[in-house]
Amino acid sequence: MDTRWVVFIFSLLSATCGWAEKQRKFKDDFLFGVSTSAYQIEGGWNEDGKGESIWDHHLHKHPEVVIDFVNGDVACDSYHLYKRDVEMLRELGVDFYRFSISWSRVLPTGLPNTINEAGFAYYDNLIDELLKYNIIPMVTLYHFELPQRLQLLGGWSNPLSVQWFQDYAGQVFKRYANKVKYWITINQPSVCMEPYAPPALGDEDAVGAYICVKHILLAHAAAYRLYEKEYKKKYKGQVGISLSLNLYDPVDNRTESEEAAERARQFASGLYLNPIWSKEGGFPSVVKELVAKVSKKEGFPKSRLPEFTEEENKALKGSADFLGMNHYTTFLVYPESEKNVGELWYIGDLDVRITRGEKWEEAMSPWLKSAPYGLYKACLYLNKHYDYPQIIITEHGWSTDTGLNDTGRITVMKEYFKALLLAIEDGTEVKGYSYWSLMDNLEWISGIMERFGLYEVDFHSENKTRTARKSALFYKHTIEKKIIDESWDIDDKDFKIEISDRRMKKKKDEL
Ligand code: PNW
Repeated sequence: MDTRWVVFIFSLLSATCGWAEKQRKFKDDFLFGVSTSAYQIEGGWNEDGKGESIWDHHLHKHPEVVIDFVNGDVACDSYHLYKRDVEMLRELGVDFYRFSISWSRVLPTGLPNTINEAGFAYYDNLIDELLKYNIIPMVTLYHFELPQRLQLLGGWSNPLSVQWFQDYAGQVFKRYANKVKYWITINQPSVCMEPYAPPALGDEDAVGAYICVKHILLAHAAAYRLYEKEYKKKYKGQVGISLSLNLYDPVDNRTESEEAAERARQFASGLYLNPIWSKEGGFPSVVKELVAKVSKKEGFPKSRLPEFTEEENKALKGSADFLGMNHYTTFLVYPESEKNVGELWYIGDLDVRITRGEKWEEAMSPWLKSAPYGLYKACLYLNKHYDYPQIIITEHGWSTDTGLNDTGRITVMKEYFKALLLAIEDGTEVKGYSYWSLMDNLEWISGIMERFGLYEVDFHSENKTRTARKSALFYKHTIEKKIIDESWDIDDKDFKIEISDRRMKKKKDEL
């Protein structure tokens, strides 16, 4: 063959083969899972003695805040259909199931003076059903649902909330420490900043939001320290926290843009990472300086950002056995001030403008676009700045409209898996990945319009019928083979999925 051809073919191959030159694989002990949260799936909002949560209260009082006026009264009815949920996990062949406990289901007033046995019985049954099939339960203690009774006492702005949460965590640990080895204290403490959350979790002048952040982090540390003291030695479980860790990338390569992106990172994630994972602890210095500056302009005698005492700092530092990473998308950051653009409302303190890549694939959710490189870059950023934390991806997902033939979701999953494998190859310590979500559910104020599920839920049917989407089969295949199979496809219009009880086979091998 003409040598020019050889050179041409060789260069073509090396140009396209950054990824393809090598068959990358997830390690055998890599854990695959799916995630849900109590309010979004359970229903049974006032059954068997459950107390009211802030979301029950908020959506009953203000049904208009949800786009299609639905609420979590029934949702996917998992309170009655949990056996079907576990059957779906067996169909998928996942290693673990991440779900949350509804605080007001087990402690109706939020305080441990009343323990709702029937509420606990629901989680007993769910956990036992998972263990029966060798599926690992991963329990989130707080996924946005404070008992309403505690909200009336000031919610997360009351310093006693730290104790309330520790008491609640103590009850749950006591009951399940022998069965549950993976714990997540708080899902996304940045909920304190979310404009969609029920009132008084954050407030309009950015005072309450930071108080909430302080207390919710201390509550996490209090629960971590309790487990460490009472259960760790005996049960060897791991306790972590899940943070929203999207990437904030500069819009161009100007220094001002990089600085703005770094500010955005510090506000969106450093605020939670720094107290736990940095050497110095406490809130990041950039955030402290900026909030102090803006507070002064606003006429506050002191910064709106509270501080931690020495003792609090000590409790927080190192208070996580793993970092739960919720990663969905990437934001591009401009070094310009634009107050209240309505995306991240604390933006006034931050002095940036945020946008997204114009050409990136769009999901059904207006905030969600696909930028797989962002996952890779976010991982490397964590490694560099927080010394290679132990990571479990506790959420990553994609929303579509209704419909079973969700090839768009499959493409996004493939691309993000590739980015994840590259991040692992480059040193990131990732122990597992959990797709959000097992099934369509109540997507907070977006109601049931934005579908994140591997299974479609027919919310109008009596049995909240769950049907596997094509992506469920793709995920099952990935879990089985541990590779990203580009050639995978199926013809079947029904996307039939069968129970394989993959974890049961594993159990037998282990015995
Ligand atoms: C998560 N963002 O929230 C929550 O943990 C889930 O309860 C929720 O259903 C899921 O993501 C999908 O929305 C997020 O703006 C909300 O990047 C917003 C963002 C990320 C996660």
